[in-house]
Amino acid sequence: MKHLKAVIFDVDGTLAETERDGHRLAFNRAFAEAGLNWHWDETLYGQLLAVTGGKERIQYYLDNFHTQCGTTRDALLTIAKLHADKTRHYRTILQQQTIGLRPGVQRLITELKSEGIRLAIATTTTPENVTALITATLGEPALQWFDYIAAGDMVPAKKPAADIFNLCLQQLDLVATDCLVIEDSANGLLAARSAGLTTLITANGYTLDEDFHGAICVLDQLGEPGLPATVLAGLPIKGDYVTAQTLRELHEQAN
Ligand code: XBP
Ligand code: MG
Repeated sequence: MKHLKAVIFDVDGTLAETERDGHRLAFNRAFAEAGLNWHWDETLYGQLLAVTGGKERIQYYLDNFHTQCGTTRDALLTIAKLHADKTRHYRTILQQQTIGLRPGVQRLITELKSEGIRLAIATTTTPENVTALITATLGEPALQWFDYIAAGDMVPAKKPAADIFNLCLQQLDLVATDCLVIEDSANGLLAARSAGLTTLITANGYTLDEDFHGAICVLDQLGEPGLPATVLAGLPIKGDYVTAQTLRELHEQAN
């Protein structure tokens, strides 16, 4: 029987609801600052989330929606500049501490750490955004709790490609069957499954209707005492919320 050695967390949508009131606002602030009359409303942003990575998302928008924007200034701007500005705005939003961790995240991370289960991160977002989110929510020392943070352009292909998870496994010196992933999106699930990883989903408003076929368990959240998680698909969990023991049991059943 394989023991659970590490839990690999996705960031956006999993650790925190960062997309609607974080990344989206930061993109819009960067567009406005650049004099562009582009605005990504909540619905449009939901569609654009199908494209992972902020630079890739802007490129996709230019390729597919540009004719509706009514701007002629795009030629003067590079995507890299827009994205760097967006990252600056995003970090400012996080520093204002308006975005907290999702229910159960801090409790579960603390519990895993105290039980000697290693922690790692595999995310599409930019490394400095991960640092900013962890610092704003758990405090700067918590950065040391994660044995490895795989992020953004460290790999050539972003999720749904397996690259970011393969990099993470390589750096942890573990194999896929040693680990369990917590994700929120179909793209994240595809990436993790392509790397051979057992995956638990905590869905959110943007991802609730996505195809989570292949996940060991799909929940609406990790849950907390007094705030029960609901199982949406896959294997049931014992109790009202996800604990280290829940993850051990799911991992054992998958491996
Ligand atoms: C989610 C994403 C990211 C962010 C934007 O990443 O797709 O692209 O929306 O981040 P994950 P950047 O769920 O894997 O954490 O603008 O920094 O790319
Ligand atoms: Mg995500």
